[in-house]
Amino acid sequence: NEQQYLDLCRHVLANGEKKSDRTNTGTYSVFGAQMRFDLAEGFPLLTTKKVNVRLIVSELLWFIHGDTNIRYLLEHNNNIWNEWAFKRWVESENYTGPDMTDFGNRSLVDATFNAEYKEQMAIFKQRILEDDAFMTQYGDLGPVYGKQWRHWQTSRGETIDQLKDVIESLKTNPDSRRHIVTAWNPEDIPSNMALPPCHAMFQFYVANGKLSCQLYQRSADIFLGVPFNIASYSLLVHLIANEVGLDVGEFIHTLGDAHIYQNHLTQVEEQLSREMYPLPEINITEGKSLFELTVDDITLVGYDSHPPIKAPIAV
Ligand code: THF
Repeated sequence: NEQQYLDLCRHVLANGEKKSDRTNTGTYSVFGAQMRFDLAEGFPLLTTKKVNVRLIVSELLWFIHGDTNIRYLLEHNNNIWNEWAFKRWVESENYTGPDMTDFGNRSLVDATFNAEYKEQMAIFKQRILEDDAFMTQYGDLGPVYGKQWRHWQTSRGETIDQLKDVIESLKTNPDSRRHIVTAWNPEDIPSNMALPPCHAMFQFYVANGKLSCQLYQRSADIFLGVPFNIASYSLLVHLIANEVGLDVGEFIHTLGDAHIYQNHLTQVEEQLSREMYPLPEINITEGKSLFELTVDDITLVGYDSHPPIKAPIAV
């Protein structure tokens, strides 16, 4: 299972085109790749570097709750979406602190700036947690995943709950070929979304009492994002399978622009030099609906891994 991820890294290093990108970081990139994870063989959390599953659990529950405000994430010590909310804040009229233009790149090369950035980010986080009006205005990432999954806005002024609908159709019509949830809402892309969705749409499939899921991800940050995305959607399959009374089948991960950032190369080499451990298992509290679960209901069992590998996120 994990071998496919390591093979993908090797494939991109060997065959990737050198390509510049939105963030000006530079990548090695291939177009089109697929991995298949049989979830009966264990939970596909990477073992060749330590991945913090708490971050994956709280992010997924945040999507499932239909939440798009980073306060919930911060309350769970999850900082993975901070940069995108912070960007909107420092670009707004109300921000009066030091200039934060291009903070993602500058914080990597300028130590004095990095200290200023860290300070401003700490103030920002504090305000999101403590100031309700500020949180409402600047903690929100716009119509991102949670909004599209649970509260898709139609032109007729109705709201579509795609997640509830797909659960209903899995129960009543398992053989359907329309078990689809899409986060890619063309009408919302140019507007005020912090970042157009990377994991754009997913489809469920039922056969032999097992639930499978395939994700189409338009853009895949192989070193930092993909380990999260694999674990997140595999967890989603477990949660939905519990909800509709099926066993878990496969998670199939289909990638569009699959890239390794140039400033992640030494980290990837380090990871590729490591031996895999057996995969862990995931444990979910029984008898609770998907919509009632909290982070404490989901626990990892038997996770042996190599140490974490730090890398900068491209903003
Ligand atoms: N932008 C980019 N450039 N890459 C992404 O993977 C990505 N995401 C989400 C939105 N924009 C993206 C955010 N997901 C980490 C992991 C996933 C993220 C964002 C950041 C990250 O930094 N992980 C660290 C640990 C972080 C921590 O401990 O706080 C890691 O080592 O794994 C893809 O959906």
